[in-house]
Amino acid sequence: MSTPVTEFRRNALAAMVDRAVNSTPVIDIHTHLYDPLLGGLLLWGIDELLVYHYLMAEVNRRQKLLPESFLTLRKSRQAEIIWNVLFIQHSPLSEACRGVLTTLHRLGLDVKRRDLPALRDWFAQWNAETYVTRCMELANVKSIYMTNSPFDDEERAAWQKGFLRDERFVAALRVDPLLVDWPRAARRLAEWGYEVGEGLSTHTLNEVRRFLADWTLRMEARYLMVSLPPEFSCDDDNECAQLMKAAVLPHCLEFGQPFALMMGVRRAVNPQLGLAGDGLGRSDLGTLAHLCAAYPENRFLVTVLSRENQHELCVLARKFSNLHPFGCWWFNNVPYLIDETLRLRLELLGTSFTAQHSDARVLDQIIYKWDHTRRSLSSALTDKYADLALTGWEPTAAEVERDVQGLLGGAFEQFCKM
Ligand code: FIX
Ligand code: ZN
Repeated sequence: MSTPVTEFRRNALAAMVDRAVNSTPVIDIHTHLYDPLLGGLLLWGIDELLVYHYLMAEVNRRQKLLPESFLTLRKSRQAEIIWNVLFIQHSPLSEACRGVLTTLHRLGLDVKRRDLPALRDWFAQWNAETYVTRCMELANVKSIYMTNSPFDDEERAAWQKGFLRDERFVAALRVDPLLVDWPRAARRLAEWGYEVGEGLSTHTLNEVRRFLADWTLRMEARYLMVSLPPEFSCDDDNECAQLMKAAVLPHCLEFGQPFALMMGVRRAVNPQLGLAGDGLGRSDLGTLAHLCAAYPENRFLVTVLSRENQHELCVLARKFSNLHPFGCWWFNNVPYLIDETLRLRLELLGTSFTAQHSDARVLDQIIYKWDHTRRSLSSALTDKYADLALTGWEPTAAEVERDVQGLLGGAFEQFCKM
């Protein structure tokens, strides 16, 4: 047996890893945040933090109001109820509650006073533009990928009108409605002047490609993305699979875009809860293996929602260099599973994946999402380098920095260029 790493050496290693993890700026490759000038869609501030759909789901377990009546209340009233129920009447132990407190604490606010009006007063002094810079500095995030949907009326109008782009915000073209509800998408595309019929004729598929090209260029979208239900399959050549194979994948090849698949979301498990009502299911990753093998020139960025799919995803990524696993998505974005997933990926893939994306819907959330992920990443990497040190392999500071940089966005950028 090799001699254990002494406590002194382990502490030095931990300090070196912490330094690299905390000082490396992140590329946040999937969020629901918006360029501040994109039609006022960017959400931020204490009330938005409190009404985040993760907390809506939690308050729904505790309070008597039916979900529909809760959702008709003013946002400020919803925020007050959530604050009282989840923070005052019970301890805020869940990850989503803790996230609000980490955010406030890192902003320099005194959470122990439990004073919502005082918190609101503090936020009232900011405007979106200066606050973006403050949050990005605190979270040490250098760029933010948005989720941009031409099917969202408000967003579509803002893009069509045009606005001065903030170069820290990068576009990603989201096409869920196109792939998961073709009949409805076809009607919309027809309204917007694309010559599409309900059947997937060659002309219709070419028009879908024209639509994708127009929006890719308008947004300067770096990748295309979709979230898929657990049942998604290519086997029976359903409309979704046909559109993917005959329009989306050729489009991605033509424009040099990776295709991001977010697999395993079961929408509207409890429709009364709105966004908070979605759940998950285990996906058949055989479908993903088929796509990676049959379309070797395409690149697939993939995250899975079911914990049970994480191991299989890592094994598949060992087989296909055109597959890049990313992030600990949504219900996986809790320290317990981030820790497990990071360790699993490091042990099976080295550093050839993207450790995390924030999925933030409210700007301020990048502060806690990255703070909490950085803690897990430091601890997992310290353990892994300590394992190496047992063999006499001493990682240098430059090597650790290189590795961390890869995990926090560098590997993603390289994959996009491949
Ligand atoms: O589909 C997605 O991009 C999901 O991340 C969202 O729909 C989800 O509501 C979310 O915010 C998860 O973090
Ligand atoms: Zn998302």
